[in-house]
Amino acid sequence: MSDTLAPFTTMVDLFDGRLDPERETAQRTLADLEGYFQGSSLSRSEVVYRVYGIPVPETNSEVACSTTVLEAGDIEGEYYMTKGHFHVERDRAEIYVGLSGEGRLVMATEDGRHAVEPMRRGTVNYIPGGWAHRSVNVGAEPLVFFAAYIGDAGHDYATIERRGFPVLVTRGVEGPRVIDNPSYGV
Ligand code: S6P
Ligand code: ZN
Repeated sequence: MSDTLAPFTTMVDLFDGRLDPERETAQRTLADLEGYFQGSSLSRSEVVYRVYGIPVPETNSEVACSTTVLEAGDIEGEYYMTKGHFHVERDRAEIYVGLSGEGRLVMATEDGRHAVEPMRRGTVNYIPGGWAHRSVNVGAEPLVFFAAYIGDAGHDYATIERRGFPVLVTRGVEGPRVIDNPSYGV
C-alpha cells in the first residue's frame, strides 16, 4: 500500500481548459512544428497549442489526463493541428472529450487506414489502441478538449514526423476539406 496514490481533485474550466491547480504545462510553437505542415510560415514564436497535464505515475494501473488548447489558424490553408502520435505501447487506448471550439480528430493505423471524427463541446471520441491521433482546429476559436489515457502509453512522435498522416484537413470554400496527403509515407 505504501506506493498507493492519495486521492486528489483537479478543477477544469470547461470552456478554456485551464486546470486548477496547474501542475505541468507544455507548449508547442510554430518552430516546434517545423516540417509538419505542407507550407511554411514566417512566424516561429507563435504558440499553436498548450497541454495542461495532470501527472500520475506512468504505469498501466494509472489513468493520465490533460487538456489541450489548440489555437485557430492555418498555414497556406492547412489548419493548425497537433503533432500527432502513436502510443509507444501501441495497444493503449485513449478518450477525448470535446469542451469548446470545432475540430477534427484525424486517426491512422500503421498499415495506412485512416478515420476522421468530429470534435466539439460534448463529443466523446474513442481512440482504440493502434491508432495514431492528431487534433485539427477547423473553427475560428480555440479548440479545447480533455484527454484520458493509460499511464504507460508513452508518445511515439517519430513515426508521424517521418510518415505524416494519410490525409490532411484544409480550408475549402465551403468549409473544411479532407484531402489525401501528397507527402504521406515519403
Ligand atoms: C496524449 C493525448 C493528448 C496530446 C495533446 C497534444 O496521449 O493524446 O494529451 O498529447 O493533445 O498532442 P501531441 O500530438 O503533441 O501530443
Ligand atoms: Zn495520445
